[in-house]
Amino acid sequence: MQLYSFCILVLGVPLVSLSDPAQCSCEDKANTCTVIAGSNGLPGTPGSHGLPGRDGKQGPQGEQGEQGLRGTQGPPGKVGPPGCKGDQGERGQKGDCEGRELELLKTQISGLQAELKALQLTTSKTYKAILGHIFPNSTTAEGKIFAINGAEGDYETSKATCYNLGGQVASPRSAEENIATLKLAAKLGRHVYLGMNDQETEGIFKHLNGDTMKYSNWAPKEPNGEQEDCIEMYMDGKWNDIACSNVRLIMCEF
Ligand SMILES: [Ca+2]
Ligand SMILES: [Ca+2]
Repeated sequence: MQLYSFCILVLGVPLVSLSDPAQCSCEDKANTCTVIAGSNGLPGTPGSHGLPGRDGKQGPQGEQGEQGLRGTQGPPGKVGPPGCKGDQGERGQKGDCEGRELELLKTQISGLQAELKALQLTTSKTYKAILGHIFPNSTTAEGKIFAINGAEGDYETSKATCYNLGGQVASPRSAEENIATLKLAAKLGRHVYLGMNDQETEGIFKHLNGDTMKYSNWAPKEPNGEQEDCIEMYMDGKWNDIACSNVRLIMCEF
């Protein structure tokens, strides 16, 4: 009925003509008006389209569609905070590692000892060769080398001479060493100084390294000198204490 009134206002046609409902057809669905005839009997001009109608009621919800394909994996997320420190595990059993290291050390030490021994042998041979050049007259006894070169001096000179060569004044500690000393001195037929003395305590003879003298081969009634603190060897191998200022053949031991 409202749409019918709207037709009257828009077209401006006589009320009589419009009063005939047969000549104006209005359809709710199309929302349009169609003029059939004018006042002069001729067909009128077509009317313009009316405004669009209101939206209809919302239809029922459709069925759920099929699940789509799985998308690609996204980038990794940020690093999370560190976790809590775990409990200490039980102590494991002792392995063979320590044993192997010990064996390795033993092998290395054994190798070093062999090298040292070879080096000492080489050094000893070299040293003896040099010594033989310095002291043409030498002999060995119980691992020692006794040597003379004919030089003489007082006790202090004898000590310094032998010390500078890496040895010391001959100091027999056994009968064998005493015999070796005697034989060497006999080549030059001169008395030699021995290394022992009682300079520190009268009557108590000691070796140069401080050892108390245990072996001795004193001549009868010797030692007999409070002012005689050094020792010479006679040509029979016996010993006599003498003043250290005396000059005697220098014999060194190495
Ligand atoms: Ca003395
Ligand atoms: Ca004496």
